[in-house]
Amino acid sequence: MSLASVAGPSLASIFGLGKESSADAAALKSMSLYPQSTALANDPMYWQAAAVKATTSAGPRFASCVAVAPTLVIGAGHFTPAPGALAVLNEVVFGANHNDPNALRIPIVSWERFPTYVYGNPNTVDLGFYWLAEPIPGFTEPVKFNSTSIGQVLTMVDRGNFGDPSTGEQLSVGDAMAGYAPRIPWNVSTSYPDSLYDYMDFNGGNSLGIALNVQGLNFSSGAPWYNATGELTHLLIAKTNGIGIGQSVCLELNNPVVQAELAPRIQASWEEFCQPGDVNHDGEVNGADIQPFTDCMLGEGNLCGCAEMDGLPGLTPEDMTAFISQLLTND
Ligand SMILES: [Ca+2]
Ligand SMILES: [Ca+2]
Repeated sequence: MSLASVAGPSLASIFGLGKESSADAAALKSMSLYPQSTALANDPMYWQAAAVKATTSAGPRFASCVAVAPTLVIGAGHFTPAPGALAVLNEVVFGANHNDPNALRIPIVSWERFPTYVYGNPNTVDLGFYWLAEPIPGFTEPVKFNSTSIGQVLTMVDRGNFGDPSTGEQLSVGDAMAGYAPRIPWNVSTSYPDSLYDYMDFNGGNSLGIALNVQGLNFSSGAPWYNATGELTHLLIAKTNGIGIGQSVCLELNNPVVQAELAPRIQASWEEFCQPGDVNHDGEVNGADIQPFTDCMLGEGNLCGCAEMDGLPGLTPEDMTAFISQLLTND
């Protein structure tokens, strides 16, 4: 199955992918109103941010999440049902409003917690993996992760929010929200392994005097944080007012401990649906795959599983021969 074979609306048509982003750090700092925050949340730069629906004994709930590979979405581990729990994760919804009947929805087929049930346990990490039934249409570029410096202003995009009258946001709409906050080192508690976490100060009570424009978000757990160039930096794991007043604990996604869990799952997702030779993951085997294939042969490529052509592990001259043969056949 290739990415191109998936029916339904493409993310490009929904989000206008390819359009130049208007977001930059200066714009984030000047943003203070709800319409501005929703406009920011809908910036194509943040298209991977989504909402995850769970059915619990209390009914359906939505939380934020973010796609990191064609069939892999991550969210807050504490929103992820424990093994044997009655709660079920149903689907991931893309777009500005998770109640929109026309929104792109992809069923969830399985989920995991890393490493086990999480929130409140000092020995665990609050991270959930949600596996999708089919690839997200238009997901052809690997997500980039990056680390940030203390004090750097980052953007959170919240797709799971259900409304806050104090900001003018409608209740129960499930529309997108975004905000910004500076990264602060997490060192005020012994309940978490410090090296994995930061917190973001939403109240302006930090040394930078920068306040978040949106307040009182609920079900923001799992919301991704981005730097000014759209690289993923953190995952929100405690809702806005969950820890202290207006502070949120956030997991560092680029931390080696987290990346050690993420990387093999991301690799597996890219390889699950690719056709041999489609090394740039655009659904076709053609000349555009030559450079990434060559990079993989030289040991310099990313996500090289689709360069495997001969069914034998490892990239060898036999893979090269089969790749060239495939190219000639397709031409
Ligand atoms: Ca290709
Ligand atoms: Ca091989």
